[in-house]
Formats: sequence, C-alpha cells, structure tokens
Amino acid sequence: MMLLEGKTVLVTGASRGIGAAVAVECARHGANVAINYASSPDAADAVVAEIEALGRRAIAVKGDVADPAAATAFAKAAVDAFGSVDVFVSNAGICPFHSFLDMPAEVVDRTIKVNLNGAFYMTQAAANRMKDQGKGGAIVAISSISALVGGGMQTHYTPTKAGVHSLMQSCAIALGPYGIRCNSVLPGTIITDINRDDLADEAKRKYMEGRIPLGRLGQPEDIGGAVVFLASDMARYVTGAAILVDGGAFVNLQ
Ligand code: NAD
Ligand code: RM4
Repeated sequence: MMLLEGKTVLVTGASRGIGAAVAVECARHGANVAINYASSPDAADAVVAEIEALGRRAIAVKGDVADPAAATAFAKAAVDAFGSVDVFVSNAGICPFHSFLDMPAEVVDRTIKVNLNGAFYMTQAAANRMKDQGKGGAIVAISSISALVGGGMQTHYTPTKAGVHSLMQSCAIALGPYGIRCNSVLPGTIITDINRDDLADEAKRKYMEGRIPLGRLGQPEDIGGAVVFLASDMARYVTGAAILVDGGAFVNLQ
C-alpha cells in the first residue's frame, strides 16, 4: 500500500543515515522528496538517484539548518520544484560525545543551534507553507530515546532531543487549527556515523546491545516505517504524540 502517493516530503540532513533512509522510504510510498544536506553533494546526489530509481522525483538543497535563512530557502526550493510542502521531517542533528565538566562552550552552543534551533526554524518555515496552502500537513521530528533518558557524555545533546519533542507538542497545539499534525519519532540506538566512534568501543557496544530486548542495535531503515505512518492519513487523528522505535531498550529496567 502506498501511503504518501502524490505528496511532497521534505527531510533535513538526508544525505546519509536516518534522514537518507527516511527519504527513500517516503519515496517508496509514492512521495516526491526534497532533501536538505549540509556538506556532501555527492552523498546527496546518490540519495536523489536512489529516489529517482524508484520512479519518484527528488532534489537536493544545500543548507545549514542552524541558519534561519536556510529554512525558508529549503521550503521555497521544494515548492518551486514540486508545487507544495505536504510533509516535513526534521532530522538533521549532531552528537559530539563529550564529558560534562570540561565541555567547551562552543560544543554546547553548536549542538543546541543545530539540533534545537535548526528544528525550530525549519519547522516554522515548513508550517508557514502548509498554512498558506490551506490543506493541512504533517510534521515529524526525529527526537530520540534520549529525550526520555540521560547520557553522561551527552549532557549537551539530550536536552536538545527533549526540546525537539517538546517543540512538536507545542506545535501540535499551535498548528492544529490549520490541520497540521506534529509528532515525534524517538529512535533508540541506530548504527550511523553519529555514533560510529562511540560504538567502536567493543564493551560499550555490547552493553548497548544487551539492553535491547529485540537483541540488536537499530539500522537507519528501521525508522522509516514509523515516520511514514505519522506522515500519512493513517495517523490523521494523531498529533502531539511520540513513537519509540528502540527495540524495547527504554522499557528494559530488569
Ligand atoms: P548521521 O550523522 O548519519 O546523520 C546526520 C545528518 O544530519 C547528516 O546527513 C549530517 O550532514 C546532517 N547535519 C548535521 N548538521 C547539519 C546542519 N547543520 N545542517 C544540515 N544538516 C546537518 O546521524 P543519524 O543517526 O542519521 O542522525 C539523524 C538524526 O537522528 C539526528 O537528529 C539524531 O539526533 C537522531 N537520532 C539518532 C540516533 C542514533 O542512534 N543514530 C538515535 C536517536 C536519534
Ligand atoms: C541517540 C541515542 C543513541 C546515540 C545517538 C548518538 O539519541 O542516545 O544511543 O548513539 O543518540
């Protein structure tokens, strides 16, 4: 079943990892896709090619999500190419693992600027397009299990992920009158470039795997289904909600 037939989907940070997998899954469900990327045109072009091979259209738009001007430019580029913004997925994020007591201010500031401010500006730009179009829309933020639990090397990061989920909750209220639904997906530990070094530590990797009832770390492709569901009319009465996609890690106390 095609859940996003004829829709235009925008995804930030989609040249690799979870964003790329989400973009491709949306295309598999019939969407044309605009991807934002920060710095790797070749990787972005490869995602565009993968989507085109599925018979859908795609564009890649360079931009730093921390820059508010990048948000309006991304939404405009999508409308110029495909005529509308129907679904927006806020995915771009960084997690430069670092201990707390000696965390440099610039690492904190950049993490908040990209993860939280970036999600805010991009969501605002997409929502304004949806409001002007007058036919509603769906916004999905890639928050994290880390919105709910802590990490000693993530004291700058986990508050941004809680913030992104909170942003979706408040936007669900602000945008409900326009028929725009806002929800979060909370991935557990998914193997991507963001945590490749962290998980290269064999003991840490085994510990993380051991916490997961389904017995394995996640892959980027594990996240697309939840995003497509929330973006689609199957979730037409779902807003302000969050879906954990973590193999059961969060509930595994004992
Ligand atoms: P990743 O490093 O593979 O991908 C991150 C993407 O964001 C990259 O394409 C990167 O270029 C892009 N990006 C970074 N800064 C940007 C900026 N300023 N402007 C535009 N794009 C930018 O990592 P990932 O795991 O795919 O992460 C995607 C999202 O998923 C992040 O928001 C992350 O917090 C979230 N997440 C990841 C995990 C995990 O375990 N991998 C778990 C929960 C949530
Ligand atoms: C996630 C979660 C994962 C970590 C990534 C970077 O939100 O904390 O365990 O590997 O971020």
